Amino acid sequence: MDSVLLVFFSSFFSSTASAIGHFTTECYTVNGEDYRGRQNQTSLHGGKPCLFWNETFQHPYNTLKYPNGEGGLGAHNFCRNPDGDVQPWCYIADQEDGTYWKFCEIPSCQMPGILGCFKDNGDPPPLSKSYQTSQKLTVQSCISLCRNQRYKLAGMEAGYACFCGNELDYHLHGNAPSLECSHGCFGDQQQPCGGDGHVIVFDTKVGACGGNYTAESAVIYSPDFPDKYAPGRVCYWTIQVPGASVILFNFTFFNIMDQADMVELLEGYTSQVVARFDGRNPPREIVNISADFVILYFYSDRTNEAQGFSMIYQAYRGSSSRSAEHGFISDDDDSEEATSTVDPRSGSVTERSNTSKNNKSSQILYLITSSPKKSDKEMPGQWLGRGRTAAHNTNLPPFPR
Ligand SMILES: [Ca+2]
Repeated sequence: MDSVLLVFFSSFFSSTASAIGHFTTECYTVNGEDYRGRQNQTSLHGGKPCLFWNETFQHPYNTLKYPNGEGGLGAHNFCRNPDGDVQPWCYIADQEDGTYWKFCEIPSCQMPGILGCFKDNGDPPPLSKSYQTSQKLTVQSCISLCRNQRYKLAGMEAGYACFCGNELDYHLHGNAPSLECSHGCFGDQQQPCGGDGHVIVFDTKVGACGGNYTAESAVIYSPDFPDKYAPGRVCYWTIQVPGASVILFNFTFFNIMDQADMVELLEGYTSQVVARFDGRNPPREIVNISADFVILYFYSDRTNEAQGFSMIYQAYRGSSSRSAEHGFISDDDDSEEATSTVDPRSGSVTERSNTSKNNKSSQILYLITSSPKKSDKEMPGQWLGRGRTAAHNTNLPPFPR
């Protein structure tokens, strides 16, 4: 996804933040590589000011080396993650102890699905039902382990330990700043797997292959996220919100490798394909479907995997005119401006007519009717939690960039 699209989507969601209300996150990837927010210091409380990326020529990451906005770099000093580290960072001028960069503690940058970073005092552990260690631990390998045992929560600690459980006692285990949970996973150093005495907790719905959603708003991740999706995946999710008149779909992150892999949105009752996306045809606008039942479908062939997608949906009740007051639905006259990035409120939403109805669609219909219920219950609210991170400043040892 190019940066223009990211800016467009982030501006859309920031401008409509009041309408969405509870959705304030600015990061949909686990390491904040998609962060395009405007925090320009390492912490909002006592942090160090960031250097401008067009003035950091003594360091590897600057606008001379990345002149086209790669990684979100530009003539600004906002925190970014251009190298796929575990979270956004920036260069700083004050080089005490030889430190010339720092991670940014960004309260609004927490991937939906991360429930927080918590202290682990050991007795009892925050998640006590199941425990394993692995030298190849990744976020999704732990989540999958817990999901396969039907636990709702998965926690990673110290890069190699995985805990499963259903309830986290927030009173016993205080929230910790996300920086305390930013140790790289042993199996993928670019994913955060907790820290020493700190466990990072995920909803096990993240990266599941399918599920049933009934909440008014949620984020759905591609199978195996944040790892690459596996080959040969066939997944479908049902989004059924009783009383909804329209559901909006915004792909906040999209990385599909080839044209064989694809994502489709189908009208739930008729299985009519409303939108179809692949590597050459990524989503460029928010998809608006007038229904209370929609199916999200994902397919990957046997070669060329990629990281997949994150998709936020928002359902609205009542007439569309009322919804339009919230800036989500444009009049038909505005639909011609659908590709405009000038004003997200005008014409950012286009209702698509059904496109190709192919063989895979009829296959979907069969899948749906043959397995009516598959996933467990919703955990409303947990997806939508604000970043619980507090402002904090740590002295993590720097490594060469
Ligand atoms: Ca593929």
